[in-house]
Amino acid sequence: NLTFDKGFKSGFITVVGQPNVGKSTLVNKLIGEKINIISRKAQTTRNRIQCILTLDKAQMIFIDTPGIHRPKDKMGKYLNEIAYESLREIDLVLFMVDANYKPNDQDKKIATQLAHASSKPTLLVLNKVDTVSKNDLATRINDYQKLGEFTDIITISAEKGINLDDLTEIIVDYLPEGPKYYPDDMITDQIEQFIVSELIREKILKFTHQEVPHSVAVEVTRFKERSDKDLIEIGANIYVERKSQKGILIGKGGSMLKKIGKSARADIENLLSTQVFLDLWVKIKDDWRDKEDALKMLGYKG
Ligand code: GDP
Ligand code: MG
Ligand code: K
Repeated sequence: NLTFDKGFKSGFITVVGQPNVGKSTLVNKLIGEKINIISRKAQTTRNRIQCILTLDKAQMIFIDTPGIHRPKDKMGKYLNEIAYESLREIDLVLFMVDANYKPNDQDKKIATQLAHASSKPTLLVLNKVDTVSKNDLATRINDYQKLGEFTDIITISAEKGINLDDLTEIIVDYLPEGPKYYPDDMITDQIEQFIVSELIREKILKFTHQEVPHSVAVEVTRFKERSDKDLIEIGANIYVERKSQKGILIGKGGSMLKKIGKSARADIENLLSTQVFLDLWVKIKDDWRDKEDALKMLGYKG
């Protein structure tokens, strides 16, 4: 459904490796230096998507290690599903190791798992080169290389920022052409909002039997947690192109909108494990077409 500019690249990347090799440091550093966008909750079990790095020519979506972190709640599962089903699978794997040490059993195990589970390009990333001598590094590259078939090998220091530009370039090289899945300025909380808006959209398409085009946009305008009541208040605008579509969406005496709202609310409550108050409004696109950044804000910009 998403359109994209020719030449724009995007994809899902996962960084695998045993604990403490520097996976989180790398992702944080990449995001932090480019500033464009961030989800900093790297360790939350809830968000399968860790970070989104948007450059002029590419968007990299870093995802938690599949098979190692099992999603612990429904949101994680859902993100898992959208990441792996609708958006297909990982495009690129970074296998990170600590260049200070020889490969151990765990490295071998991960390399074996990767060989079985993925046919995607896999980059061997030797991290922490800032604390390794040149001689040792050559030996390590040799040792780790034997663990599997790697598309490319790169030595970096995530912490000191050594070779990260090269790494970024290599990553972009191996990403397929694709759409900008997420808006430039997406943050973690907005990922939840994005999913909520997609859920509402799904119900619209389901209940209107496609009479409302896929271009229907849903903008979450309010997402407020009320801890006093264990309730989340969500307000959303549904944007359509024509008056007739607005009519269909609202239905006789508001019946259609009620149906959509009820069904979406049930799913959202299920997903967020809390009560939800959902307030839906239908608007005609012309109202907002001229609004600057509206498309970007909605996340539907190609
Ligand atoms: P993870 O478990 O793989 O996510 O590893 P972390 O990113 O949490 O890093 C583990 C430790 O290694 C932390 O203390 C980091 O500061 C350190 N570390 C990460 N990258 C580097 C590096 O390039 N050089 C050095 N010397 N230390 C690093
Ligand atoms: Mg970590
Ligand atoms: K991590």
